[in-house]
Amino acid sequence: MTKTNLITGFLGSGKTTTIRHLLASKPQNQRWAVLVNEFGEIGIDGALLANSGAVLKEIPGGCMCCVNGLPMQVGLNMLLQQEKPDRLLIEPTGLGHPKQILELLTQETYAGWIDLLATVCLLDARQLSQPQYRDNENFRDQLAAADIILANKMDTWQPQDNLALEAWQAQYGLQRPVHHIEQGRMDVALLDLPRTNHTELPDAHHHHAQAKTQGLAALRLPENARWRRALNQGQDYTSCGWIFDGETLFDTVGMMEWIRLAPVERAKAVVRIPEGSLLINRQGQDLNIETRPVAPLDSRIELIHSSEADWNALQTALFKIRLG
Ligand SMILES: Nc1nc2c(ncn2[C@@H]2O[C@H](COP(=O)(O)OP(=O)(O)O)[C@@H](O)[C@H]2O)c(=O)[nH]1
Ligand SMILES: [Mg+2]
Repeated sequence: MTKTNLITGFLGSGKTTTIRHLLASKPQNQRWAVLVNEFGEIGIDGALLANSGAVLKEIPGGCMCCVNGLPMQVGLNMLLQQEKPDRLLIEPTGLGHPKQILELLTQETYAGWIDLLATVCLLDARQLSQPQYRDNENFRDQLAAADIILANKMDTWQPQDNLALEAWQAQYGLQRPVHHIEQGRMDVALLDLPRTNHTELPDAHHHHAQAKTQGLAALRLPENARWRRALNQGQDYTSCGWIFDGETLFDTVGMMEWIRLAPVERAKAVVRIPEGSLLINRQGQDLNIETRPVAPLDSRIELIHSSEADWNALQTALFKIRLG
């Protein structure tokens, strides 16, 4: 059986960062798999997690319990049966439905394959004082479904964030351990803790999107197309993503500025630059930039915002930072 953990948390709370940390500290002799499910159509976390020593599957385009239905289930079963991983880490989208995902993983199809252990929820304590997050149904359900809460991004907390976390714990979090961490540096041993929290969650307002046929694969560029754009909408959020072919090059500084200044809450990119790859990950003002000497197969950019943004104006500016 594959030991399996859900790694939940709201948009940009640090799920992928945590998974990267876990993969870096996994026992060498073990085989791990990661299933990453993104709100955006484009699929970028896969690129952020590439070459980190695990089998990787991506489900882009919305919450995994809504988007994919049967193809997702067949794909997950194949992953378990063919790869026989010792451990599977599942990152649902920050706008995912933990109740339905847990129901999906505990159904008969996976009995004998999945040993579902502790659900870990990442929390950015700064968001407890912001009603747009604190009152968001997905944000609340994820915390309610957690067995372990990781209050991440400690380095960014102000004294009031600590107080908000303490107040929240006193009101809701008492039965669950809350660990304070930075950069997703959780103790790997926590993954072996059992699932103990069986809180009855309300049925979330989730609207099953139309079934997609792509199964467990990130979106690709149609043959001979140089670029395409894909929009997604749901749970009051909107995303816009672009894929450019492997030939397209971007100006490094121009791309960093475009991402930094884009008037959206969440931005991610893995793009080709003259020096190789540029990886940018931004949540609010939290910005992480990396370069790698190897060029990516294509360039991918994804923006997420809680209301409509002027995607066309952003696209015009994006096209101007293409080189040649
Ligand atoms: N300042 C700070 N930023 C962090 C920390 N952990 C993650 N981040 C940043 O927060 C952003 C979102 O992280 P990510 O792991 O992609 O979030 P996800 O959407 O939950 O997968 C990235 O820019 C990360 O570099 C932390 O402990 N402190
Ligand atoms: Mg992520």
